[in-house]
Amino acid sequence: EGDKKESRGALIVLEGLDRSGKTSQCNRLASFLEGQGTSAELWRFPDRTTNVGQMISAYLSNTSQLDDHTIHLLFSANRWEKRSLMETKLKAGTTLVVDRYSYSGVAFSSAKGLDIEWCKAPEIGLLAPDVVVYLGISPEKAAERGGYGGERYEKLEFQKKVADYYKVLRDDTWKVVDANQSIEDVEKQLQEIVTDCVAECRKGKPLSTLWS
Ligand code: NYM
Repeated sequence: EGDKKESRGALIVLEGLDRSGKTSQCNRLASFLEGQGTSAELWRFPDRTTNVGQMISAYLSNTSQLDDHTIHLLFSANRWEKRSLMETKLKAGTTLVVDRYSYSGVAFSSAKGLDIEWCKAPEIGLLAPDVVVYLGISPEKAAERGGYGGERYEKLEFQKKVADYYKVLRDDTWKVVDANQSIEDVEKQLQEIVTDCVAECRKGKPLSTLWS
């Protein structure tokens, strides 16, 4: 009987403050996995390619103004519109390396003063990551790296608040990697974490949903 289930891919999320090095590490990680013969795709939120994503992008670049609750729900909707594709890919055996997810959603909106439980509610039912790697860097160090663009939220005082909310959100699925290290050292640690995680998912670790 063809009852043997295909092994699934892993849902890997990278989180961290702006300028923590997430995007370069996501790129490196996806290439590493491909090099190992693991089917992998690089994803990011916000996904600015959709209609909702374009509204988010206009908001972030200050081209449009939106109420704090409204933009929060748009960020969430942007994840919901990708949920079924995400599940299909994972079940087909593709590992997803995702640059930001629900934790960004809750940390950034809570930092504005919205109630954290209210912020978490629309994320309930999205796929839970198999691992969240938090690239830890102090807000001051991140700011020194420069390259804060002109986007909303890219200000030291605000990033400090975001860092506090990330701490509140930290759970068992999180691994914290010190992002003050060299790019290569961070990369190596990420590779170890992710290799274990991909193996567990292959062995049949079930997919779950937020917040678990
Ligand atoms: N951001 C990102 C949120 O406020 N809520 C979310 O749900 C997500 C995914 O958008 N400063 C914020 C964090 C970033 C900004 O992200 C754009 P990026 O990674 O710079 O494109």
